[in-house]
Amino acid sequence: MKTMRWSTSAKLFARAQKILPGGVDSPVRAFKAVGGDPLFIRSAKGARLTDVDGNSYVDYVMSWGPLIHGHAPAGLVRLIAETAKSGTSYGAPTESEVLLGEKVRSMMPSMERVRFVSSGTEATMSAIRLARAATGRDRIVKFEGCYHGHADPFLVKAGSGATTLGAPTSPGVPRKAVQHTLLASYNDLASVERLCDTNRHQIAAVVVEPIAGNMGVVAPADGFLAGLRELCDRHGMLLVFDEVISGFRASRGGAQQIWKITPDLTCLGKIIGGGLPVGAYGGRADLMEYVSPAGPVYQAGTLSGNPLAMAAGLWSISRLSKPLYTRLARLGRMLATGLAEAAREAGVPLQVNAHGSLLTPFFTSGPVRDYRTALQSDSAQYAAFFRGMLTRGIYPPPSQFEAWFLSAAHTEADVRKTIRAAKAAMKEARGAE
Ligand code: HOZ
Repeated sequence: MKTMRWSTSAKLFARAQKILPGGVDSPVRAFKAVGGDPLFIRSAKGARLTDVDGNSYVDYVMSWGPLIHGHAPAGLVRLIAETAKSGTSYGAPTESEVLLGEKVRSMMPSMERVRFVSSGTEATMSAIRLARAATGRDRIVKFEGCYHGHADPFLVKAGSGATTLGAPTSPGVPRKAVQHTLLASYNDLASVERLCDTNRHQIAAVVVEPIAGNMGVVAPADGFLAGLRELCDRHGMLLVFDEVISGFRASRGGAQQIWKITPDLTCLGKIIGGGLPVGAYGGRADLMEYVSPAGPVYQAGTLSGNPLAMAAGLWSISRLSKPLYTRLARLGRMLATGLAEAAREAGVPLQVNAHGSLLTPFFTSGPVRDYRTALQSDSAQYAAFFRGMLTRGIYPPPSQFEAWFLSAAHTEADVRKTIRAAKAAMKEARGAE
């Protein structure tokens, strides 16, 4: 094992902390949950990251999901450079928005109309504004441990970075901003039914990650999504799928295609921008007609439908194919099995939740099916494991509660190397108890 030096990253982090809060622009990146200084990245290609000290890693963060084709695919890089020659932003309509919108609808038919925005956070906050306007109701149901970006109404028992850093409900969110947010338990239809009974005719929407990816990966239990659809129909609520992670990653048509559920509205991000900043919300045409300027629900953005992001998104989703998903699922199974075996050999309790190219190894002995069971995980042991992986040239997410992402650029050799590293890192993690 090569000894890694991280002195340049450490120096940059010291400087960064004097200008950026916590030294970063998004909290989980600071490595607070796993210890040590964050790595500053110099470049990336395929499945590999290279840090500013020249160390190279097999990357399982992959920009938190968008890079299903790997880092910097040559065709995409050429396209972005070519597109930029014609200008990088106009604040006026372009053909590329129409093309990407039509492509999204052809792959995800519930998206009868689409509005492009610049992030998943914008998509979800706009979708609930629309749901409230369309139903004339204020309350929304969200699930504990699901993360829908950082807009105020969603920052209650939020997953992802909020959970990672131990503040799932953020200060600075006025009580009034979350007074209409009702919390249910993921994979527990009865908890939603109870809310429906006690809030009759007051709930605008049920918002859910159809495959939870922000408390770690948790797939929906049999009947859970269909049950939500049925409850929404029965109670006049809209069903909003947050497919920012699962969209175009779980399958070409997202989780909604796999489970054959038609949500009223869907939020997208990540893959539809091919690694450039993008988000989108869309769904039933009659609902989307409420959105300004077709209707009265206001929402706008200077960089919305940005031509570089549209071109990258179109490139990215046009290259999704059945063989790609089959290959990713095979690599996902190989990695999940290898991590489980490494844990067994080391005598470390581990549950690996995997779905296609997404997975999370939870350091716990019981099955993880919701936020409560995810929180049973031993985060300290994950942190020790993470550090052991890093020193062996593997870059997993710096949090127990995030998803690992595979890409077309990962190879079986990468996965084998990862499993070898995991075998050693698990033993160290056990020793760190
Ligand atoms: N917690 C975010 C992903 N679910 C991290 C985003 C980032 O740091 O880029």
